[in-house]
Amino acid sequence: MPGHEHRFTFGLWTVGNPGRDPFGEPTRAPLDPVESVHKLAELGAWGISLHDNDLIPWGTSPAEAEKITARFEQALKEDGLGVGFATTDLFRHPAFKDGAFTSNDRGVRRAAIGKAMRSIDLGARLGAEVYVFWGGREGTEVGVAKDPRDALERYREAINVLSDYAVEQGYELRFAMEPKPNEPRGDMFLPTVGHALHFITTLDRPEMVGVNPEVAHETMAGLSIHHAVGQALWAGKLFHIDLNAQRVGRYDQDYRFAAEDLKEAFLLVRLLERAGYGGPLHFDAHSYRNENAEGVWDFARGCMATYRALAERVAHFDSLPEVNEALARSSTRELGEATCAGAAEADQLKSEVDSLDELAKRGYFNEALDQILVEVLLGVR
Ligand code: GLT
Ligand code: MN
Ligand code: MN
Repeated sequence: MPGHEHRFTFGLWTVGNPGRDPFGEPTRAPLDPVESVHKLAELGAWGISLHDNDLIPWGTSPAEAEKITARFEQALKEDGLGVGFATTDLFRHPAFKDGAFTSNDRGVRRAAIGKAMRSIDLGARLGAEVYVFWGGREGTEVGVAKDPRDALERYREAINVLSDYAVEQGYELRFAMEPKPNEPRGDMFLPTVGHALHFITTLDRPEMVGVNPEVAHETMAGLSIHHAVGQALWAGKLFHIDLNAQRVGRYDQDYRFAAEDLKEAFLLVRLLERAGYGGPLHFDAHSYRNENAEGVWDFARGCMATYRALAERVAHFDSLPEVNEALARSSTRELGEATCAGAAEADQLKSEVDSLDELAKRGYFNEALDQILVEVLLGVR
């Protein structure tokens, strides 16, 4: 059994994904969350993540909900599994069709905040370390129907109320906003990591809130997940991460980690490893629709095996003397040095403009550097 040096987690909805898509019915039977826990423990995962309704289906009576929760808690305990993140399903119920925290209907917004409060109670009880907010329905197809300034203000209000609530209850939860550009809404609020990072600065308790970037979501927007995670780390806001794979310009594919764009995955793993990111490595992905129940576990094993293999390739890459040399020729480390001592250097800086023609002559040896990376990835170096 693989060790726990990486804290791998899977959402109950990921391994439990029944293979439904907008054109077809499920291809796999529903999975009992307790069975997912046992199987993930056996495969060497560190923990799970969940929505309130992954565990407790909508409409369950309070007495039944208590039974389900106690049974699930017992399974986690037996298997020694942790809870990476908990979250609220604010997208499935038809009442959320116009949004949850940003629905035009004040009644829906109030119910959404209440549902998140109940779900935060559940997350805290299960020992979740992070509470995620993915605004699945927060957006529009009809721009004229919602002033984005009002919507963002309501989004902000909801997160402020919920962070007060968590603190007042004495919960040790940190919040993480998960951006996505579109799907299921035509355009979603907080579409990218950059948007979310700014939004956090407007909150009442900004220190309590970070981001949960997802590979597929930044890629859908045609952006680099490596850069998005880099900015989140630079801002001290990488509270969680959703790993999967995606091709640019497609629907939200949520493929097995690194099933697409191995180079970007390598860069992402290298960044996480170098930064010493110690949070959950959460696979928010699912098995291909043409797999049966058995294939789901091939999928889960694959996610973890690929992360480990990439971490090994990263360590190998950074141990190579030729990489060290190529990085020096590319002046990669020079980017880590301050550029000047400040405006006091103005005269000197102005005089250095005259060196531009000379500076233009150098190369940055990026071809050679990148080729080494490709050869390391291919296993020929
Ligand atoms: C949903 C979405 C994910 C979010 C989850 C949290 S659920 O499957 O596609 O990216 O992380 O609500
Ligand atoms: Mn996600
Ligand atoms: Mn996704």
